[in-house]
Amino acid sequence: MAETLFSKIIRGEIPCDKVYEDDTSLAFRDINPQGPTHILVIPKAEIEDVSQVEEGSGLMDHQIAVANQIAKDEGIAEEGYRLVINKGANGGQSVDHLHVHLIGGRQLTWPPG
Ligand code: DGP
Repeated sequence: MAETLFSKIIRGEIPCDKVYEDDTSLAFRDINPQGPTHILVIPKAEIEDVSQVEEGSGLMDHQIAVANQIAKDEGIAEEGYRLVINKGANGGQSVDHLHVHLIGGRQLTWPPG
């Protein structure tokens, strides 16, 4: 896959408001927040989108576990939050590096636009 700006964020070449990091994942605040809390959880590995995730790899388990822990740390877990993964053009994906949106801190509506 072609490198995206998220690779530069992972390498620290583009600054971000980091909230979590481990060997395989990074989480940082979205530049265009859709709620009081809007954080992106990304794998450090260059994976283009959710369709590229290998079953049994444990990658999504970890991404979701990280998002759940951040929701607790941000104090939004009790009231609820939303995890979103956009895939491709119709899915609204604008950065071709797999990422989970963690959005919360307000009442979210459904269905999405
Ligand atoms: P998506 O549309 O699902 O591909 O989400 C990409 C998100 O990435 C979008 O909500 C805005 C965010 N974003 C794009 N560029 C940057 C950046 O340079 N820094 C940060 N923190 N977020 C970015």
